[in-house]
Amino acid sequence: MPSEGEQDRQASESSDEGDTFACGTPEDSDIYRVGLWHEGSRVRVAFVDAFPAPPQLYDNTWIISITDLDGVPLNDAGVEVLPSMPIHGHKGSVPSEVRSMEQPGQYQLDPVYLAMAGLWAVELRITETDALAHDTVTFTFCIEP
Ligand SMILES: [Cu+2]
Repeated sequence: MPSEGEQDRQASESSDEGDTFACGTPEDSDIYRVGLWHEGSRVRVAFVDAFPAPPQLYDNTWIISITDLDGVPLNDAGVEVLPSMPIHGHKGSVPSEVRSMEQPGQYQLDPVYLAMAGLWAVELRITETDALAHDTVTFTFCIEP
């Protein structure tokens, strides 16, 4: 008897067959929720909010918080937004504007433009204030048609 996770994977694989978009297995993507986070070697990035939520096709606005690994908010960090579709092998084409919010360590990314249905990996390249330290964090979402 397969575990619940295996059943999910089988269901998703069989439902992919007739679809024109592909997201790989569920393990390949994040499930959006407020507080969803990833960390690199120096920083942790967490979702404060997303419009719409979960992320959808075309225009998205994301509010993220950036802290160091001790939870100290990073103000005045540089944030580059680099979306790509790993299965299709192409990048996004619409640049994001990044704006510091009033709250410490919070940034608004607008738009995060996801132009097609399928698996999107949104890489955030964070440059700390001293401009010497870089880190990269990636959120991956399955975008439905
Ligand atoms: Cu694509």
